[in-house]
Amino acid sequence: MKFVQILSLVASLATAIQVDRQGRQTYNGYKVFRVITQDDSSAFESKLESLSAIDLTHNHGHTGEQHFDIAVPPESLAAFYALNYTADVLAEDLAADLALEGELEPYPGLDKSNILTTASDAAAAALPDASWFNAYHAYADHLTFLQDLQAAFPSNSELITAGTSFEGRDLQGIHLWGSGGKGSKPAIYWHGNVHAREWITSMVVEYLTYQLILNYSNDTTVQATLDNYDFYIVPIVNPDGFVYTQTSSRLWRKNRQTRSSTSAVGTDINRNWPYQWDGEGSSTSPGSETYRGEAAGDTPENTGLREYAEALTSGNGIKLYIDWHSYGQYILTPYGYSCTATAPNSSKQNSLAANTGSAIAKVYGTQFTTGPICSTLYAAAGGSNDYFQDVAGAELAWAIELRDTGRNGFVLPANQILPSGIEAWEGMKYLWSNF
Ligand code: 0X9
Ligand code: ZN
Repeated sequence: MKFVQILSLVASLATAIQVDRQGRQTYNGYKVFRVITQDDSSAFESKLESLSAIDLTHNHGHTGEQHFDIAVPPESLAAFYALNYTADVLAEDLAADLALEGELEPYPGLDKSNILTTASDAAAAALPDASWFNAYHAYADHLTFLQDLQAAFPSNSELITAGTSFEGRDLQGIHLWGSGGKGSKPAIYWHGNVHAREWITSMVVEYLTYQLILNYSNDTTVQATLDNYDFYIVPIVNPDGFVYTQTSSRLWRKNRQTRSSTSAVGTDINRNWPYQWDGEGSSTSPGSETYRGEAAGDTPENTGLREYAEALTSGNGIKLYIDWHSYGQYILTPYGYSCTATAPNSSKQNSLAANTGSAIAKVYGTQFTTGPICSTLYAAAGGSNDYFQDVAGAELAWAIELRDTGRNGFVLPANQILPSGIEAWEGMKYLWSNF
């Protein structure tokens, strides 16, 4: 009996996840591959579980070779090689790439020399120091940053809460408005970091918010946009998952919801929207990265975000919704649930997306692929875009996948935060001048 116990202890140690002194998974010995699956992606998908590989992203679109990006733990490398797939190595050593991402830096505080001079803002505090965008940060610091951003623009903004997470955190955001006053115009609504590991998204969403505030009084496009639209911006809509990526597993994607029916944790909030919910590209299996939940809209995060959207729809309507993701460099338009359904204004959305991509490319040459989600990337039912397009009535309902195309993937070095923000800002200004 004792012998059996010891044997099973040894077996569980062999596959145990390695953690550092802070209890964070090290990913020592993991390699990241881009597996070329030709037209056989779903057959490959079924093999992921036996490899205990992490499903990072894939492309099943019709525009090029189908591929799957996976992170393979050291103990599964031999089994992976034995499958004999053609694969490129994206990262020889995932742990080394994680080290290059940089440490979480503390909140730098305010830039005392940077107080907005708009007449109505006599009470304005200084803006946060722009060195914020030189590093990634802990969740608590993101909340401080947002509070300070609001205090710098007190007459034209307020903090908002778009619901509560499974673990009880507020879905904290900021509402900005212009000369028409609070809540007087159609909405531009942004979600960042719905997928916990996509850290670049909250940084870029914060960069865009910062630029909106900084340039309101000195850039005519920015002023006209903020005077004509109310912005509702939630940089981190999946706070529990985000915190988990910082304390435990950097590559976690879903929320942290537990369910009595399974020991698996987490539902993909972007497969849980209650519209075309039980379709292709979402999983019924609780362990999957794209687990859709037991019922449409049964994540607390989705409930809050949905109710917030409903209020905007019944207010002045939604002009533009963007769900910010990474990685892959795509500007995606509806729909995710079907490759044949087209939105009534799809040609407008697709040409705006293409031209926004060109505006982004003008800055540093970063190429974004544009087009409908399903035909460009893959089928993904229960995603936010389809809900915003058909249920919330948004005129434009996009998902933007930020840098890069796979070399660093979710673990984008901190020195790419600023360029990612700068090019996205040019894209947004193009869009606002032309939509
Ligand atoms: O699969 C997703 O949710 C997104 N890609 S990611 O690699 N960041 O996970 C694409 C979202 C597309 N939008 C919808 N399906 N609505
Ligand atoms: Zn994502």
